[in-house]
Amino acid sequence: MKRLALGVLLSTATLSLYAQADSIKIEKVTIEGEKLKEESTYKKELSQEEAKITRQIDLGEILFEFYPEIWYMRKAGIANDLYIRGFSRDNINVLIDGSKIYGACPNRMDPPAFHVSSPQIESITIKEGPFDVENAGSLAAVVNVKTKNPQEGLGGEIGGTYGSWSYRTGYVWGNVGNKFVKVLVGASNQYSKPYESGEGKKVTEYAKYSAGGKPQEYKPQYINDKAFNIDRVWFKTILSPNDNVDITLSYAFENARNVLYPALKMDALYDRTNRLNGDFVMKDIGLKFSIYYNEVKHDMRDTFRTTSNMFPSRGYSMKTYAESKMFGTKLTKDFNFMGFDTTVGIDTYLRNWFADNTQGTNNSIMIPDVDIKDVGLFVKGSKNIDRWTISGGLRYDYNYSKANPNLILRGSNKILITKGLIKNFSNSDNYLSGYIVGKYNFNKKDSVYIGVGHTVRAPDPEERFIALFGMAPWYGNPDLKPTKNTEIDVGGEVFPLNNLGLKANFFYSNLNDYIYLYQYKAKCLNNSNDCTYTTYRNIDAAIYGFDLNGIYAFNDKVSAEIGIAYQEGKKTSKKGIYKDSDLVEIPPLKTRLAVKYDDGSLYALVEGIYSAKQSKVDSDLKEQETGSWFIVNLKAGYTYNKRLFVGVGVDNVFDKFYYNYLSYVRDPFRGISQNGTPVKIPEPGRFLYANVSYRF
Ligand SMILES: [Cu+2]
Repeated sequence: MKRLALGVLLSTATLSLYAQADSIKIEKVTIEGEKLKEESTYKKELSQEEAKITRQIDLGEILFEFYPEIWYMRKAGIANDLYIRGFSRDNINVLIDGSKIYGACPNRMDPPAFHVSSPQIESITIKEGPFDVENAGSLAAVVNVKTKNPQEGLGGEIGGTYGSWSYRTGYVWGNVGNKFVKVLVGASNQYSKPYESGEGKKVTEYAKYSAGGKPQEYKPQYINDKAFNIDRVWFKTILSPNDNVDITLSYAFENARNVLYPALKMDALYDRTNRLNGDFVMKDIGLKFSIYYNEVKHDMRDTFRTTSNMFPSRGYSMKTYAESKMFGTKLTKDFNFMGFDTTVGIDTYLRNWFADNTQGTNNSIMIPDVDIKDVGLFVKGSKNIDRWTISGGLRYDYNYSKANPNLILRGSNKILITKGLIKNFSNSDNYLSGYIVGKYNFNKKDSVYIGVGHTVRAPDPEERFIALFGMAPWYGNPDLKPTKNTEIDVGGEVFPLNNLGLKANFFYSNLNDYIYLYQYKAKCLNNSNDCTYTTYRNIDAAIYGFDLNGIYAFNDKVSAEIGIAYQEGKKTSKKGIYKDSDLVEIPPLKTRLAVKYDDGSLYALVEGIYSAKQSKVDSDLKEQETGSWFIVNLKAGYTYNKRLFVGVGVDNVFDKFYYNYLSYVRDPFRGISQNGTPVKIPEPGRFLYANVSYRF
């Protein structure tokens, strides 16, 4: 056992050594004020992950690999949308340096996590459950992505990845600073051709669908052209006029071009993001003020598809131009109140979303310049009492949303108002959120916890105000109520042996007024044919499940990791309009088993990821069953002199042909074949890649 204890210490050293070359630290936290650092290394390894050797395509794929309860929805070779414990979209809060950011695309081509890339990231903190009051609308989880801070001295890193199907990334960042001023500047490019599935077909070849009564697909010259090409630059400075004050200013720009979305009927010609953040901290009085602004401009068209042949002169038949803007402030003050480490704050944001849609000769405003204003007041605190750590929080929000009716009245959308489908153009909500978590520490390592929380999130601009008239009308429901999640979480971490650690969480989420898609057939508004309408309804639902993670050390170099997660989702009230009680997009059982070798400079890993079949699907939304699959990934890396890192990896070693359970999209812009089957996008086949980075 002595030797093992030593091994534990050695692997701590390894972790920090790896942290010196490019890597991302990922941590899952359960409770505020939890101090993990000085405790057992297994505990650290159970809670923290080091994303070092991965293809680093996007956050969705990186987090999917480490956490069995995290998934992604695939529509393209990149820009996967995160799913956590069966929750997605606005039900989870994805923040970049504490700032909210939203994609512009009404079809979620650019989910929030798309707007930051691996070389920019220092760490990712994931908090599952309704235990966040600092940020508006963290209904089921909050993911905070922290970007790298500039350090004192001179340094930087240059690196890149090369992989199958011309996947290549290159990046460089440099840092200069003293006690008073520190500056970090970076740039990167990420490029790929379309990947191939396990059956050897290009992902673009699966886009076979029907439009205008004819079969449609990619034009032959785009089957193996670019799949994405993304340039990014970023800048951050920290000014410290004295020991007590830090002023942080950062700016990032991202230009994604030619991003192909074979699951949908359009591709993004460009998606441009500007992000600005400012933080002002006065350490002695625990005061922090943050201000941020970000905007995304998104242009998607069917230029690369055969449908565009109908309008050869302008080069597209369908187009959406969309803009999302976000402005926010947060003021917080830390103090001690009756022994509680307490924080109070005011959190505000203004979100604006606009989208203009052209289909054939029809032009209409799809998202009618919707403004959402939110003001939130919160207080949270935590305290250690004997063996207990108690933490709690409370938040009040006022939320006001409004659309511009004149924009809906323009063009063909007018009929949605004149026929009475859209009646209101604004709504306001007031609500309270809060939680309490108690953790009992048996000793420094073993603990159990129980938490109860209630959170609320307001309907997003699309759910309340989208307006799109056509063959398949899609319209918002301004009367939607905010979704309320009342959840109980129970879990713990135990170390029954010195070299064995286990961590488990169970949750039951009771959802009132869960916002859900509603599709129905009725007479079209402008003729006597049948149309399929898509809108939103509030239902009551429940999502529950568990995840389990374990680590076992064979000796000081070799260890095994296991992860299992399972969730179920049910409509608890079908409101007389739904037939199936299964909720849509609930993940099947997923497990991961990995064996790792790590001696401080040489690192190797074999991992298997298994997904069970998903047959609990929502037939109300025509969700399809997905078969089970099992893939194996291999990784190896070598760190030389703490500066040079070389890694190689093979994902999906056996070139399996398989689909993620989220490979269909509930989206109205999804391609549907002439016999009614939706386009599904398989996962990549065998993917070889190599990473090199050098820290200077
Ligand atoms: Cu789009």
